[in-house]
Amino acid sequence: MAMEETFIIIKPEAVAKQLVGEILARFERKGLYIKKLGVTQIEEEVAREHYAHHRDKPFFPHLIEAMTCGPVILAVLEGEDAVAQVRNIVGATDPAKAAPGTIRGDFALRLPYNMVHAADSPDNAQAEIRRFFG
Ligand code: FUP
Repeated sequence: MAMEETFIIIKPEAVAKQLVGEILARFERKGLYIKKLGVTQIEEEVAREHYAHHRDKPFFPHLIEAMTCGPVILAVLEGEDAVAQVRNIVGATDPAKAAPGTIRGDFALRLPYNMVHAADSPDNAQAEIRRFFG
């Protein structure tokens, strides 16, 4: 398996709960490398573009508010099979269903507050890295 990059966002609720170090540590302990790291507050327009595939869902306004209400951490992580490895560590989308031991299973209770975004394919990871890091 070749080295691969993925992209994550540590969401505002995780920054507010001071879980940034804990979350980054889980990826590092697994063996992934932090290649880029940044703090920003996401503009509404960028959040709408990032979640465009959910544009028509009833939860969309709540999701956009949750992503833009405070600072976030942006990171590029690198390692073997990084996209799949990171999504395993992050856990299922709905924190109520995410397994204990995953980030969402351990630290989140209900949608849309699931602590971390992680790209779901290498192509989407590269598109998101361009969107957020330029
Ligand atoms: P994921 O790839 O696990 O982030 O899952 P999705 O792309 O399906 O969902 C993106 C975000 O939409 C989630 F992080 C939270 C939000 N969401 C809801 O609020 N309600 C839902 O029913 C599904 C997703």
